[in-house]
Amino acid sequence: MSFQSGYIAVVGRPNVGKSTITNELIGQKLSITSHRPQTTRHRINAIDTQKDYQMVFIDTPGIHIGNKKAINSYMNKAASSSFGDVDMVIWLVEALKWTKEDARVLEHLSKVDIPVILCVNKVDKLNSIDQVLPYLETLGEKFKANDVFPLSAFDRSHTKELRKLILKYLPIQKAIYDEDYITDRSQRFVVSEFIREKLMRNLSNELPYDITVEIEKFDLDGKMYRIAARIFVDKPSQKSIVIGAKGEMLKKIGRESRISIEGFLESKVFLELWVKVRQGWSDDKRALASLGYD
Ligand SMILES: Nc1nc2c(ncn2[C@@H]2O[C@H](COP(=O)(O)OP(=O)(O)OP(=O)(O)O)[C@@H](O)[C@H]2O)c(=O)[nH]1
Ligand SMILES: [Mg+2]
Repeated sequence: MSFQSGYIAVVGRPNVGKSTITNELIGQKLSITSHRPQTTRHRINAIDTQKDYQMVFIDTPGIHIGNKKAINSYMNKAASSSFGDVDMVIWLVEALKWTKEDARVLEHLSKVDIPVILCVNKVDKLNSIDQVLPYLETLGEKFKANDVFPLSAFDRSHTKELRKLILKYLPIQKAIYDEDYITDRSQRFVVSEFIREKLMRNLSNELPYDITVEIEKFDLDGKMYRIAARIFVDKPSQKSIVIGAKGEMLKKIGRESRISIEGFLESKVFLELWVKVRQGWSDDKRALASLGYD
């Protein structure tokens, strides 16, 4: 059997489970996830290298409509540009749900001529798997996917089956990345994302959408990483919410971030967080570029 490798774009509207399934497929937490739509903002390659194959999953921001800030156009571009240069696509929808944003993803997919596996995610939320059958039928009328696979991202037997399906389409060629790579992104990037994940998960309302994170210090000191990060908010009032009464919120975010960063770096971490106001950053192209959105 010859070695197979290739790029697999993971696409879909926000909140369908793209980052969750990407992590499950590579067997490691790399991409950030939360219950909120528009969690992922940047493309990230997640690489799984095995004896016979290398799968390079490209987790993308959810394609969305409605919000019109510069950051939204950055996110949509980051997602739609991934359709062009890949060997195949995993398109995620959520069982029994179909929105205008799913239709937008469909428009993009209609323009490309590569294999598409349509995954109908979150079937664990259904009372019975039979409930999904009429939904699959209407999906089939909308789009002719190479395969349609109802699944739950959390079910290991499902992700195992999905890997087998991917191998049906993955080109025969040598590995794209050295076998010890798990991502194309830097450790600093992943660490800043892990902090943003805790902000997304802990803060309510619209606040997380006005936040970004920048790493200021990333030093290895003996066996310990000393990391300092700045959390940018949009308005002064948001700064006190992120810090919380007696600093409790920032402490909680710091604690949770440190634990997940330690898991990723497999080392002890000393983490310092600072909150700073940078008004209008999410709708300012120059500010976005300087904050890594380019
Ligand atoms: N019940 C259930 N929940 C799931 C499943 N897959 C993902 N989720 C949940 O759905 C929510 C969104 O998951 P994400 O992986 O962040 O979704 P995403 O598509 O990457 O979202 P964006 O980055 O915002 O585009 C999280 O709360 C996940 O835990 C699943 O199979 N079943
Ligand atoms: Mg995501």
